Amino acid sequence: MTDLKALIFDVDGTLADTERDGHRVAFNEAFRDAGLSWDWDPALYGKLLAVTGGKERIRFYIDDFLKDFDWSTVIDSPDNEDQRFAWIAGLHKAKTAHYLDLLAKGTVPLRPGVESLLNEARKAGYTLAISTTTTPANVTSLLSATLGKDSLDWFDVIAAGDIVPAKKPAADIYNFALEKLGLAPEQCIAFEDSRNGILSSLGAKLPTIITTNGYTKEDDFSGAELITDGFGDKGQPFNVSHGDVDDAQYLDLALVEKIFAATNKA
Ligand code: XBP
Ligand code: MG
Repeated sequence: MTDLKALIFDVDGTLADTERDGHRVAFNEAFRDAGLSWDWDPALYGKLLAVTGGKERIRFYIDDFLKDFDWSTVIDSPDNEDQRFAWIAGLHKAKTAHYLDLLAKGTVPLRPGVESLLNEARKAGYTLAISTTTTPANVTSLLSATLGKDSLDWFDVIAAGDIVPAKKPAADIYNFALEKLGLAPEQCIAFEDSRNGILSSLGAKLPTIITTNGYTKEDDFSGAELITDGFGDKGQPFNVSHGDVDDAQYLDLALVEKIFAATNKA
């Protein structure tokens, strides 16, 4: 039986509901600044979440949703891939600036139960880490805005963004975090919210707990140890769609340890 050493968290959709009222709004603000008439409404954005990473998502939108987009309206050499990439990168940089503003204003809170689980895990001496496709500054700003600047030190590894060549659903970002932690997957447990997220964590052989949100509640989470509709908290019980929680009402450390122990027995 292996001991649990580390809890590894996804950010977007897991630690906080960042997508609809955070990232989506910031994308739209960047589009408006650039003089584009694009508007990603909440339903369209749900479809665009099929692709992780903001730059990749913009490219997916152009290629799959705007089939006759005229690149010559935004770059000099419309067929030049480097110019296309650079233009998207510029647009995405503006999006990140808007997103950081939204976070600084406190627009995006942590999901109920997240802070208490992090605190419990720290007190018990577990290692904490982050594994996400989002831009590193987005993670540090979310943590600072919600838990205070000191919280950045709570995490031994913050693995984020373009640090690996392939984003989720590839396993690269979890493998990167495990390597930095110096731990094997069977010593850790991952927390995810989406199909792309669990494909990534399972690809790295990590037992995975899923807390769904509005955008991901219908996703296929085959292979998850536990599926709930949130972490839950005292007075805000979660709903469980897969896994044995006895009479637990929310995801506290005791339940995480129990779920982990069950994976080791199997
Ligand atoms: C999160 C994402 C991110 C954000 C945007 O996926 O897909 O791309 O939507 O972040 P996951 P950037 O939760 O599976 O890690 O715009 O900074 O790329
Ligand atoms: Mg996520």
